[in-house]
Amino acid sequence: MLAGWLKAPKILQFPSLAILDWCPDQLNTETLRLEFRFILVNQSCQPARCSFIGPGFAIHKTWIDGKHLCQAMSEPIILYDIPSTVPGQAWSPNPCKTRYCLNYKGLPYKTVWVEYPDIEALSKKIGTLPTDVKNGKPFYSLPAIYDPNTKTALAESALIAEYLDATYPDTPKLFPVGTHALQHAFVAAFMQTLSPVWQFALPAANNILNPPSEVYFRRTREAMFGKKLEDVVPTGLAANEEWAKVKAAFDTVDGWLQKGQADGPYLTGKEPAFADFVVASSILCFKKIWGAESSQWKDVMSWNTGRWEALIKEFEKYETIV
Ligand SMILES: N[C@@H](CCC(=O)N[C@@H](CS)C(=O)NCC(=O)O)C(=O)O
Repeated sequence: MLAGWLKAPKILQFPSLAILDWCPDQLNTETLRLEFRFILVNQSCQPARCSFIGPGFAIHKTWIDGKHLCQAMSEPIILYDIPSTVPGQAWSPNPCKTRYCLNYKGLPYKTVWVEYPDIEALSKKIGTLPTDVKNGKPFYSLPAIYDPNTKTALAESALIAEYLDATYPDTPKLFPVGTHALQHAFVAAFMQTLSPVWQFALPAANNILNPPSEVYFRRTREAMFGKKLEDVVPTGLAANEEWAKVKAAFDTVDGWLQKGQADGPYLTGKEPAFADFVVASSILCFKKIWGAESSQWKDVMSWNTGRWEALIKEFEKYETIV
């Protein structure tokens, strides 16, 4: 036993996790050898990191303060994400939803980076299903996860969120009871409403990709738009007109969210839900691809009384890339 470490007094074994009969109040984010799923402290779940030493669990003694419930999961979930040249590599809006979800739930995970042209082969290898059909062909996409604790491979951010809720029921809910239909409809409406933004965002996204993904992204997106990526971003008068549509889209979403302000701040109440992470993922992606100093990002920050910047600031604690 290393100095400063205490052995857990009691561990209850469950199929994929262990529950200690005590846990620390004082959270510490030192890098340790086993990551605990979460700690239930006075009914609120919080991520925690503990250490696995030999045959029993152990925890640093400075963390031990009271008798609470602590749960551990034996192996981290693998999150497959698309890399880029931005700091930390993460930029892609869909995998970002799952990262927010995993961090929010305090589930240990590990990111594996997959370039665009390798997504299909990876999906077939781990056994995830296509998430769509495009041009008559199965479309494989990220995020995908592989959970070694249940031997489950899954793609599609909403399906993953629902899987995590069902598999780890004691972690904070992404789909609180009664909100499935609302959240699915909100996400569909949000994506549809935001469609004017992609002509500004996709060409910029291409600039931050690594070479293999850049070639793939250019080919597939140019086929989608029917023109060179450089010609996709509107210029001159059209630029102002199209950018005004982007602002109008944000105004629309802001209007929806304002209606629930009294019960909020989040879509389904006081705690964030999956749909809030969907909104934040897009906003965060725009910031990363345009850059914090870009005129586009400065505009977005200035809209709707700073709602969008405040949202991603609030969720910074769930942005950690592991
Ligand atoms: N509805 C899916 C969308 C996933 C998606 O389109 N992901 C993009 C990355 S952001 C992707 O993997 N695209 C693969 C491709 O373009 O070939 C989800 O939410 O997971």
